[in-house]
Amino acid sequence: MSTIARAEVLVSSPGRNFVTLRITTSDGVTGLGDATLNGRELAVASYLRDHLVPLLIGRDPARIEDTWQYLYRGAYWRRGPVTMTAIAAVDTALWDIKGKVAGLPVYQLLGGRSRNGVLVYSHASGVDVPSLLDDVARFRDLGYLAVRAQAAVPDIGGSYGVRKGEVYEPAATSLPDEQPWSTEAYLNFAPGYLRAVRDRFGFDFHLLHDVHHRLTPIEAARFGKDVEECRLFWMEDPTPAENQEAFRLIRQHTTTPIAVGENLTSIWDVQHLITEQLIDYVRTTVVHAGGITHLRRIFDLAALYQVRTGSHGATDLSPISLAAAVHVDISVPNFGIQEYMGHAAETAEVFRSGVRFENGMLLPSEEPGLGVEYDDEAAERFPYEPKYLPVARRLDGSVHDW
Ligand code: CS2
Ligand code: MG
Repeated sequence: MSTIARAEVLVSSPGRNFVTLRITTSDGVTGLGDATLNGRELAVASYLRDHLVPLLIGRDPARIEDTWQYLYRGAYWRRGPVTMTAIAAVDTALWDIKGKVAGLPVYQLLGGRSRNGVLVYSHASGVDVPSLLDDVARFRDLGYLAVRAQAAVPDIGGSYGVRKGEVYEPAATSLPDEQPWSTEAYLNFAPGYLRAVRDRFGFDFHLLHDVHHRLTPIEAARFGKDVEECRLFWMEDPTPAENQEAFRLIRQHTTTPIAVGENLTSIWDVQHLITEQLIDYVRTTVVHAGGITHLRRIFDLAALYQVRTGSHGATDLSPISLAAAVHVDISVPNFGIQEYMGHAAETAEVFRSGVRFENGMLLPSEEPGLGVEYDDEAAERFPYEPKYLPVARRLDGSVHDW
């Protein structure tokens, strides 16, 4: 019987920080898992290296479900982003191995294709409305059928989601960048630029917007009503989701669809959002929600309530997570949309992925497994440097949700 012979935790920074788990079996088959948790990468690296790797050596790599249960229940301390990202990395690597051993791309192990391709959206942004409109035009010209729109809010000189370089990267400083926030300024400005996008480009493509946890429930209800004429595909994270009840108030006031879940890491964190239909899309991801095994459970629960998938796919999720997401997305019945922010050029030097973009959709690799390779030599050229996500402060100086 083949066993897990080696498990390496690889930390590198090609374009941005990534943590990767590589499992090698006694037959020499390798599997990759993304273990990146933006701003807290080394916590997951240590959880894996110091606590999980010793438990993996000698285990049967084919026993994916048993390994998941063993690592989840065996920890005693359950859930949370560090634990679930570490378990996700192990799970994803074992699915990669299983695909390679079977000689099949992972989606074939998940029931095969349910669709021809995976609809994606990317991020248009601007420091003002004209530059936002130009950026939307750029993505439309690139063939995107869905675009997220974010613009800087005048008076506070910034806002969430405005790209500075080639790709949007919020974790850019060696200590948290403290950014100003004004809910009043945002609520007065954002509906206008979303209307400007529709006025310029019409309604024959999907328009999305990320509120990014910034509003109270009643403010989110007001925002949702204000933008109903924009017919958004979704408003994302309108209010922090620890209190799942909070979404009931938003639901009572607006028909703007709601997407939540990118920073939630287990089925229990989204259970009531789904079963009480408080959301329309669930954004949990392979890398942060316990891997392919747990993510499928979340998506199957969502399907019972006509909640569709809308997985997170920012630059801080590695090409391994994106490849695994596309294998899940192309097979699940209740697929909605996949975020695809793309990665910096350096990232592709370390992670060689077979995922392809065609006509507004992503297609999985047909290689056995996930279809991603990791280049150790290239990774050596990109050493890790601590980077933090920003912190938001209201104009009175108090901390707000970033
Ligand atoms: C955002 C992310 O992609 C999104 O929807 O919410 O950019 C998020 O801010 C980062 O992934 C945090 O690391
Ligand atoms: Mg988001």
